[in-house]
Amino acid sequence: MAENASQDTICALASGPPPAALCVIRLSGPQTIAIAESCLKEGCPDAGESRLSTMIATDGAIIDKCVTTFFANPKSYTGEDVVEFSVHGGAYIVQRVLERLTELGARLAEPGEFTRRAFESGKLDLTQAEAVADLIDAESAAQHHNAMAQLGGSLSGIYEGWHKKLAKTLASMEIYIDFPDEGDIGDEVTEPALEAIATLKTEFQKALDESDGAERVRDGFLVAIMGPPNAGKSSLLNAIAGRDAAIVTEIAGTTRDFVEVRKVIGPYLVLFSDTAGLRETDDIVEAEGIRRTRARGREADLRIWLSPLDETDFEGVETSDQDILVTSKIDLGQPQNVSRETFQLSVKTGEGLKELLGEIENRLVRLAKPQVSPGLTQLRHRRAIESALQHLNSAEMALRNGIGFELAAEDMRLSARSIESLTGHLDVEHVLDSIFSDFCIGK
Ligand SMILES: Nc1nc2c(ncn2[C@@H]2O[C@H](COP(=O)(O)OP(=O)(O)OP(=O)(O)O)[C@@H](O)[C@H]2O)c(=O)[nH]1
Ligand SMILES: [Mg+2]
Repeated sequence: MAENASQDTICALASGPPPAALCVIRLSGPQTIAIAESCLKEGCPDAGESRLSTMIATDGAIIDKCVTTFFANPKSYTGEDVVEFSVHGGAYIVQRVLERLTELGARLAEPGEFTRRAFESGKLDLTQAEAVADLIDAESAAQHHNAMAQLGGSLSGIYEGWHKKLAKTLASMEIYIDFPDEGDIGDEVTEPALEAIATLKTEFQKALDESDGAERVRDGFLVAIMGPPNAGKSSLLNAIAGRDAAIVTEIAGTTRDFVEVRKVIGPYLVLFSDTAGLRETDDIVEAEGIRRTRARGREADLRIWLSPLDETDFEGVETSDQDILVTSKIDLGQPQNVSRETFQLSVKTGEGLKELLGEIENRLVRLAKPQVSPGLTQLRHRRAIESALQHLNSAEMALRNGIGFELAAEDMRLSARSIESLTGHLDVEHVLDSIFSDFCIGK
């Protein structure tokens, strides 16, 4: 990031790339109005207005007829003066408009720079900035739902609530550190502090316990299709994908490296992995494929085990309750040796495919653990809360063992800092000041 970056006026293509019916180019920063006045024949529109405009080159030639909207600071995405040009979405026009804006003093924006400016001007906190990226990446209804909630401040609200509680408890402790003359620190200080710590610990732990579902919804569930060679795994993947993503042949051991397909199932994004058939082999390449398959199976959220018509194939594999067992190729005859309940599938006739997809969705609903409260969508959040929890444990121990009030306060401060890192509001002293001002210490 350039020094004094926010003094610069930046521009970039904000929509998808050309060719398209329209492309949107965004301009933000202190020179926005001056630049718009210089390149638009009709001048910059009034604040909050859109206008049909003519963009002209230095020599007066028309670059494009576009619709220009002016968002005056602070009522804009970045909090700065912003102009958005909706131009005809041709590659040449987009390139000429960006050239024209840079000729007039703007520079091309760095990745994420508009959202970074929105964060720096206090329009969004870090969790909301992350939500903007998630919203853009969302492919499924559940991803969209979580990102929308996060952009609306669902996580910010929780984190700020926790932070307030931490800061308040810390403030009540610091009074005794700053004013030791008040007498010995007694139960009337440690008891409420321990109570507050216990409540926070429960809330942090609950959020951590439920974090996995929201993270999986955001990143996509990993579902591995596994089983012996020739079971029809690649055929199933292709049927799910609706295209020939993986090679299918009658030769056992066709799939070596796994093939991945992204697919939305119900409200969820799923990454399906077709894997190498599991069997004993002397072939080095196949053996490596099988090693990778087993590793993939371990990291998958859900495994679909396929076995053609003979359920004894399931005997050699470690299946769990999470797994879905499928008897494949049922068009060839009645399954033999069936002792466990399996899904009946024929990719050839399509029988059972809808039911299998329905069952996968049911399992994902359970794994996603949809809750009223929003879940933690990212590893960064989990790590910060783990660290905050660890510091609370230390603070609790210090208070209980009477090791030192100062030590406990320091742990509380570190815990608060971990939570602050989530929203990006790192000014601890400021928060403490405001809370302290509510305290009656002039007694
Ligand atoms: N009759 C019938 N044949 C099927 C069905 N599904 C797959 N096959 C055939 O079974 C053979 C193996 O299918 P694949 O999808 O390549 O099996 P795979 O499990 O991926 O096999 P490997 O990659 O070797 O482990 C192919 O000839 C398929 O056409 C089915 O539902 N019914
Ligand atoms: Mg295969």
